[in-house]
Amino acid sequence: MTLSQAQPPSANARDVHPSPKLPDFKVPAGAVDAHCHVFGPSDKFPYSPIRKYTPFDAPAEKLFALRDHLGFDKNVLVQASCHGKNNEAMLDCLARSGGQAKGVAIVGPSISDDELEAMDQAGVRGVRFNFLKRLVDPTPKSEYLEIAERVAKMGWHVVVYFEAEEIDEIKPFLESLPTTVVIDHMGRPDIGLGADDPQFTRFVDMMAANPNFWVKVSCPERLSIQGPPYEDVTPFARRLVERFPDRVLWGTDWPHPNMKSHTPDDGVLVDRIPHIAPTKALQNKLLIENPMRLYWPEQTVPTGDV
Ligand code: 0GY
Repeated sequence: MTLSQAQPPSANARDVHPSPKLPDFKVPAGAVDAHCHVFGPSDKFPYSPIRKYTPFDAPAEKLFALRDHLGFDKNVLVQASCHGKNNEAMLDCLARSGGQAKGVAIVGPSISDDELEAMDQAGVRGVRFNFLKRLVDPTPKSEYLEIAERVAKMGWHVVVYFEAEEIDEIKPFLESLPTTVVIDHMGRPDIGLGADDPQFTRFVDMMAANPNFWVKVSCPERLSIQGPPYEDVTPFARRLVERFPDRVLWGTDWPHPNMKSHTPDDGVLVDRIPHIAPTKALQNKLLIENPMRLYWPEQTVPTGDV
């Protein structure tokens, strides 16, 4: 395949929402969307040859338009499995963001210190370890640990993506990581069990026992059984926001790869925020103070309460 040849999306892939609603909830000035992706364009940034799905292209300019439409100020771009260890689309987006985006990369053990340093200069602040079998072939934990030890020295953190049923197996590994650990999508709880079920309580207890663990209260569109506006997911996110107000992040998850049931409207997702973070103080921590502390610490004014 040549670089000029676009790669067609998988048969069951969905394009992004054509016209997300203007949210009723006005996000505070300076808000950060701390979990989103850019895909392609595949004629310029081809997808990984070992990817498990091919999404519709969702390039930087569409992300910036969505950011402005929703009222956000900044983005954190999380490298997705469909681009694998080739972080070029993400790095290109960082470069075009004018300092308004930071990144989380996927890297292998063969990456050189110079390459890591160049990524740091470009705005990368973490690496992502993905444990979902439908998305990636398994990577030995020893390899991930080696990477974590290297990036920890640079002040980077680790973002992990796993599902709730894997928690007992994965917990010792997470607890061995020598840096901040950010857990994607609330550890993907089974919403049908309820937010007070022992399954989710196990997750909350793990967060409580490990002050270096953070969590993204994101992804209701994937976890919900009821569908939009995802009220069934709210108690899970709210339990985390109220218990760990200084260690929660929020993100759209745009452009929502692998969604089969419906095409998420990011305006609807933004309107969940006041339900999961009911006070202005909690909203400011979730959308500004926490992501700024993790991704733009040089711009953060210490508040003394963390
Ligand atoms: C997400 C979730 C998904 C995909 C990826 O790396 C990825 O491909 O993260 C998913 O399919 O659940 O955060 O985008």
